[in-house]
Amino acid sequence: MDLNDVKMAIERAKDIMLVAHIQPDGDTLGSCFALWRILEKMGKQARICCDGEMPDRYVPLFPAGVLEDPSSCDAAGTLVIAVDCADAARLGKCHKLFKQAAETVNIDHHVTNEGFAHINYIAEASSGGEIIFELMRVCGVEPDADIAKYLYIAISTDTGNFTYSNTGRKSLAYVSELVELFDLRATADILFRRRSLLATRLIGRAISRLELFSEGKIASVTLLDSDMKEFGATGADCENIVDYAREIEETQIAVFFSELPTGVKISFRSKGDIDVGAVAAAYGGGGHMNAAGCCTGGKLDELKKDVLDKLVELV
Ligand SMILES: [Mn+2]
Repeated sequence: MDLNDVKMAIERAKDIMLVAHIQPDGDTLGSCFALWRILEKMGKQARICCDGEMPDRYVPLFPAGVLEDPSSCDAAGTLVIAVDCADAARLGKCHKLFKQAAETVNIDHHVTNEGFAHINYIAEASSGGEIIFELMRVCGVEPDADIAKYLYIAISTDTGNFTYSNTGRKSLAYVSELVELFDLRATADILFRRRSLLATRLIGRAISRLELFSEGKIASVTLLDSDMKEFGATGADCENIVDYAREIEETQIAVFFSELPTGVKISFRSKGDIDVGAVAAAYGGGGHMNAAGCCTGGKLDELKKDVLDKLVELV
């Protein structure tokens, strides 16, 4: 399967529905919105569907009312395209659209993707956005300001603002081709240089609970149920707090515990070849070698001891 197969599926489709994954991130949103505009330029009407609301910080970057809830969508007779969905479970309630569809396409950059659609295009790439850029080229569409901004959002967020190891020649080259079409500074400001007051207060509280183990090679930060209630916060307000522990020079493994109504959420980060993905998997979670997470039942204190016993073995 190559991008020409995807292009041909688009050309023969009448109506198209794009699916972003559950707990949508910058890559799935940026990729879907870019593809939505690319399709429009090809004379195709598309809708975007997602099981989950757009996170607050992305709201100023995308037009309102375009992202639709699957309950209000019917995909009978349409072409449904999943973007950045590593497996069928990531479709969430949009899975029903896949069942209704006349034809399905799966565009993704997670190499573990097993191919749950009729046409699967799984490529090694930094982001879904990188693939959508290439699809845009294959379809002969010229980027405009919106497409450029959306692709930048996708590529920049999935590469950690061009700092992760997946940052490469392609991600930088593609963005360099887009950079004059949109306001990078204003977009980057929203994505990377601002946070809510609430999130700032939570970072402060979490860092005040910093604990070190194994001569500082393991750093843990924690938010208690009482912290969450005091600030009126939810799990969504705690994004990336684990990074404050990871960024400590001596840290080899960072772990963030948060007590949520759904259970204790644990986020892991590691440096080098330390595999925290396996630890997260032991608690029913998942992720990658250097970044993983899980959500599990049990009492925080007991869980913490159990997790740290496992982590101490790794450093
Ligand atoms: Mn992605």
